Amino acid sequence: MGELTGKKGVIFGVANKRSIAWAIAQAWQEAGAELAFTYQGERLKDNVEQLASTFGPQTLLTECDVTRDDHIERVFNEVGAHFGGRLDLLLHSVAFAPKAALEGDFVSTTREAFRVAHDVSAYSLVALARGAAPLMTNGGSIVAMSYYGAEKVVPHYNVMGVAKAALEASTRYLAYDLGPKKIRVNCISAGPVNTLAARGIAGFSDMLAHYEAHAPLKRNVLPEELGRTGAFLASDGAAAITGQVLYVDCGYQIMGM
Ligand code: 0WE
Repeated sequence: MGELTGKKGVIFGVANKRSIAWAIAQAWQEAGAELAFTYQGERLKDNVEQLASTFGPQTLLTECDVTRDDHIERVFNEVGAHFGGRLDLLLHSVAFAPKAALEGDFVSTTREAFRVAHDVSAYSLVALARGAAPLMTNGGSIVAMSYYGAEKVVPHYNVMGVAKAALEASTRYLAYDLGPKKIRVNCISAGPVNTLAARGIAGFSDMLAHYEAHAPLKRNVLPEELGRTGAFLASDGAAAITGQVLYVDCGYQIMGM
């Protein structure tokens, strides 16, 4: 029996088969969890539908634009109805900043780009945690994805780094608020992975080579390794871990030079 047998989970952030959200969903499912999926908009619906259906024909799939309170309210009503009023696991693997904000200087970040990046990438965790908490009546585990640019300057990561810092701080405040309900909230800070979100980012393959050269393990992290860490954080093995940022980056973060 898997360590997540009987657990019910909802996944936010699958775009395609390369998504980190998909790697963690697969690991949660392999450990025995029953999952529901959301997709961001019509553009991604077919992709996510195909992936979700591999988990069985009655897998719940529903649209969620995380900037819309009405979507979030509807999603948790649907998830609650689907899983008999309970929920154990939530994955937040959602981020967006306007492309221009990831290209120029940080000092040029517009008010609107800053607002959008924080709304989609950080506030959404607070809203989703608030939606999920009433269903997590036996406690729960909420996992969000972060990146090193939250704590150190990574050129061009810009406003996303500031938004990830807000996400990590939100993780701590949520862990404090929800701890008495036995709901844990943690971040996985992943090394770079070649996903749809990374595609088109200038110099991304140079960044993968840089990690390979400088990380203690001399390689990049694999999506299935992020999946296994996600399964650990969701499991009883992590029952006393909350409010943390866990680096899953082949050791890159420990280096000073
Ligand atoms: O968090 C991310 C990327 C998230 C992301 C990606 C895009 C690309 C398309 C957010 N918004 C957008 N907006 C778009 O229009 N990562 C950790 C991957 C990433 O992105 C970078 C990186 C790394 C690493 C951007 C610049 C520098 C490094």
